[in-house]
Amino acid sequence: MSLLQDRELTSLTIADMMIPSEKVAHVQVNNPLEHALLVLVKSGYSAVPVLDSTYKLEGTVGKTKILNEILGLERFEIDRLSELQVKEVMVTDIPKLLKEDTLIDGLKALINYPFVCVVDEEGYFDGILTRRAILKEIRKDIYSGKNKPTR
Ligand code: 4BW
Repeated sequence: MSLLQDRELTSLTIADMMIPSEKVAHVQVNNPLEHALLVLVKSGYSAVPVLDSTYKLEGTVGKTKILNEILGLERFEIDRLSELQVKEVMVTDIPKLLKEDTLIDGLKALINYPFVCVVDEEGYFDGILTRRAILKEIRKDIYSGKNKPTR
């Protein structure tokens, strides 16, 4: 049984719930779009974090944005996948969380995003908090006895 189960929901921090960086699929700013699309298709994720060569978080990139970028007037211009780099397409205006932030901070951030990146004070990438992870903690709390539903 998870130790987290015994803790008050509101005492949980982002560090308790996040997926650590080593388990997160990511791409680098200088990668060609072709590589990013390959990572997205192979991993099955809609979007992933973008890092620089020192592991600092730069943004996120997703399948829809890439496909829109290479869509010409009548067809996909596939050559553009090798001409463009991730940094030309990524979204940089994204919310970020710190490991010390609370579950409530995470909940607010995840209302508008399927995942939010976690960084340290210097902007180095620590991992991601997903909707799935936070919903699992809320479900555990509901079924822990205090507020157990009758069915
Ligand atoms: O490969 C998958 N394995 C599992 N177990 N579930 C998956 C996988 N791909 C998708 N899912 C499910 C998850 O419930 O579909 C949801 C939406 O996926 P998305 O957004 O649109 O690709 C997943 O919801 P989630 O776990 O709350 O994750 C939210 C978003 O976080 C995903 C993806 O953009 C990102 N993400 C999650 N795990 C990741 C990741 N990005 C990189 N690496 C990871 N390990």
